[in-house]
Amino acid sequence: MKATALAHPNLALVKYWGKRDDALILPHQSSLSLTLSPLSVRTTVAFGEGNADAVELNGYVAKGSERDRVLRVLDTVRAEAKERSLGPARMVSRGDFPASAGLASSAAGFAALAVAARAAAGLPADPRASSLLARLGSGSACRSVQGGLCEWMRGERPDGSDSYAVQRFDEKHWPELRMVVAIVSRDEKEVKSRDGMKNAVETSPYYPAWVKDAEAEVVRARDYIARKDLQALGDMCERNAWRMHATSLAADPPLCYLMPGTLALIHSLREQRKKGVPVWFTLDAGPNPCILTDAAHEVAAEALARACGATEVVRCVPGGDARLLTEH
Ligand code: 2P0
Repeated sequence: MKATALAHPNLALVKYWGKRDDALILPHQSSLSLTLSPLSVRTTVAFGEGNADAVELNGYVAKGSERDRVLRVLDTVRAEAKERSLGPARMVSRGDFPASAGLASSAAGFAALAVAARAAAGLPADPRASSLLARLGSGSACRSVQGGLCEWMRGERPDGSDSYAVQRFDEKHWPELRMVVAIVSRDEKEVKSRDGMKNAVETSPYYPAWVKDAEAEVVRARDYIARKDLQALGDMCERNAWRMHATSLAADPPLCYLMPGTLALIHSLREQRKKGVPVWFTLDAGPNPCILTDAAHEVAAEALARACGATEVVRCVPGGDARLLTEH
């Protein structure tokens, strides 16, 4: 009735930006991401403890929508294990990386929650079921159930049963791949991803073009990764990030996540590429660029980030699957 799971965050090379169904968290387009080690979140779920559900995130009692999102996942598991009454749940989740790392811990947290909750409920290990479950907490979490490079297929069915992530390449396929996270600003972002993408869907004239383009890029990305073509993948990674941000820059009200430090580093990477250094950026819904490179250039990438004012840098390698740590 109790289980602990560990999951890594992921960073999209082809981004998810916009839902076709807000309640079920169904995306307009497919996306593709790299699972990032060594960063991780550990989540423990115990059913049948206490008198009411208890949710603790990073040492705090979760409230409001944060708590609701966790309970939605737990309720789904309780419904699936319907032949037995599981009772109230106690969930404790803790990330080993600070919020200042600039990477959302929610993807890793919900992936670990899905794997732990299914195990605690006595349900069999099933990456597809865990990915579907994690998606209900946060869309990008469905891509953190497995390691390496995972693709969240948008799916076609209105009930969302075919909208989950599959592993296209495991973490051993391209072990030299690196993602260097550069923290250039720690300011709290003004608009959360969930609201930013909704605004883009509803008001950006570029939105239909974004959807069509991103879907096609996923297919190309698979090919570049299969061939380990860093130049092609890097170029695609940058244009996909630019196109996601362009979609939101054209929304009403316009949304700009870029800060001066973001642009300084982006331009610096471009200059370096002219000298033959393989470094490309990607950028989520915030100001902190992540640098795609290889093992031979990760130290140079970190130095570039620091020269452009990054106060903290985290060098990541391809991470593995979310996994159970203990069976109780
Ligand atoms: C991604 N992002 O593909 C994109 C790129 C941010 C920019 O997924 O509303 O926390 O919980 O499904 O997954 C961040 O949004 O949003 C995100 P919800 P989520 O990684």
